[in-house]
Amino acid sequence: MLQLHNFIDGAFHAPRSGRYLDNVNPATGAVYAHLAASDERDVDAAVAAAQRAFPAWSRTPLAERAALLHRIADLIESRLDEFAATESMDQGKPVSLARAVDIPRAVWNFRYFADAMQHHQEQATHMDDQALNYVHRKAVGVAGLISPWNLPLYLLTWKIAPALITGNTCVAKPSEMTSHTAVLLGEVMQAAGLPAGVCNLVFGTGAEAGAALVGHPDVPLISFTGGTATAKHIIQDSAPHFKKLSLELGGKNAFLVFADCDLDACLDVALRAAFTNQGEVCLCGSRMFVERPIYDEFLRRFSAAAAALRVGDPSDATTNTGALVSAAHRDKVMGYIKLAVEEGGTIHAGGKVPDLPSHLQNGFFLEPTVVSGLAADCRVQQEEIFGPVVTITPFDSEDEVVAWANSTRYGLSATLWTGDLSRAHRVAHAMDAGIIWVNTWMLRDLRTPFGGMKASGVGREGGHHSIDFYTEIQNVCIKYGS
Ligand code: NAD
Ligand code: 6OD
Repeated sequence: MLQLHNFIDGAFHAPRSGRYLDNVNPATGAVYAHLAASDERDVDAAVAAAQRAFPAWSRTPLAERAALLHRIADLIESRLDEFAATESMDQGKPVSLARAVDIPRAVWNFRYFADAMQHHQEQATHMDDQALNYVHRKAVGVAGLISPWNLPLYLLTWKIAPALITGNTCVAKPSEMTSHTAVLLGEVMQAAGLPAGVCNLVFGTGAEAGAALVGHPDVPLISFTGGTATAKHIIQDSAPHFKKLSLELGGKNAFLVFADCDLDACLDVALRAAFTNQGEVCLCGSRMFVERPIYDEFLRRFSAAAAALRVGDPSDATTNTGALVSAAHRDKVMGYIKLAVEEGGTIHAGGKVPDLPSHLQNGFFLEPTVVSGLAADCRVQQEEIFGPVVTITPFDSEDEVVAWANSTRYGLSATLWTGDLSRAHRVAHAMDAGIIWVNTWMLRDLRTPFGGMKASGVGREGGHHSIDFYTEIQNVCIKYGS
């Protein structure tokens, strides 16, 4: 069986323990590869390699680092079909999505940060002809990068690219459920000629490999994307070392539909916002609030469109919704559907495991599910489900819907649909969320800050903020006046 090994010091290595984890194809439920189950010995070796590589890499001219990132981007792009097919088989997402979104975004992550850093400028201030202050940036050292299973290569490279361009070396640990495209990335880095040890990839569980990285004294920076509950461990384990910490966490995002919006356009986007990637996107609009005059029409048309989505084989180019990442995750999502009914909800579409051909019957599929009739403060409307389940609730006033939108512990994103420009600004500013989309969803400009408020995260990255996060910013004050 295929074995997926760690990429340390420029070469692939079996885990020191000799242990492996099953790597499952979510569409069939079958184990198709074995993944290195790394422990602290592998993490130590990766950190040591990254430390050895750091002095030369951090002094490598920026243009050379940028050229290497561009080469990595070009090589991923040249293997686009293979990357997309692997990501789909490993994660369960439709191959069309991996091909159109995940892998192109990984390519763009490298290109964007390579170029952005070369055009980055600092400010200087003069103090009354007495002194000059200017910013000097230093790479931090070995960056520890931990990523989740939902957008495997997209989110992993969103960390690796800014970490490397700013002169850090890194040890990255992708999710144990979806590490396969990271192995391909290791091959690409070898082929691109990235110096050994600059980027190391260690596979295995969070409790073992992840915790060893977070607690490692020679890793001064941790960028973590994942669940809010896991983040509590990351905070505790990194605190004694005073690490630089960025946390990109869960969401329970509100999607507000006002009666004056372009309803046809809104319905198309709402469907994507609810069910893209089986609803396994932290930014998904999982709580829809619709103004009363258009509520019945929205609910009817949205439910019909959800029911018409093609659920099935992720490798089929016509599939809209693939498999959930694991059996345990599907059980969790189904638990919330059951809870929705117990909490008084009505199911308008989905709610069960679809009938699929025999080769997919052990896969982790679930129909796109639409629920109405729930109170805004019930568990299904407050807790992150992270699956293809959306609630739809009518509202009567702006104040009411703003209060409901902000009523969860999360604050990652919000979306609002309206034709009223003043309302768009007013309601956007009232949202307790890190990113607010108006009349669109998931439109990303990498120059902008990204991240959540409240339990959705701290230490926003993205755009200039990534350059800030991955560097130590020093102020140099030179007195030149008398
Ligand atoms: P998770 O927290 O279970 O795992 C994320 C990563 O952390 C994995 O690599 C895992 O192995 C590792 N990990 C687990 N325990 C660890 C520990 N004690 N120490 C160090 N590392 C540890 O999250 P998940 O289930 O993989 O992903 C789903 C969650 O991620 C959802 O809550 C989703 O909203 C969130 N997410 C957030 C964003 C964002 O940008 N805000 C993006 C994607 C996903
Ligand atoms: O688009 C991004 O940069 C980003 N970090 C998206 C996160 C999506 C969560 O699933």
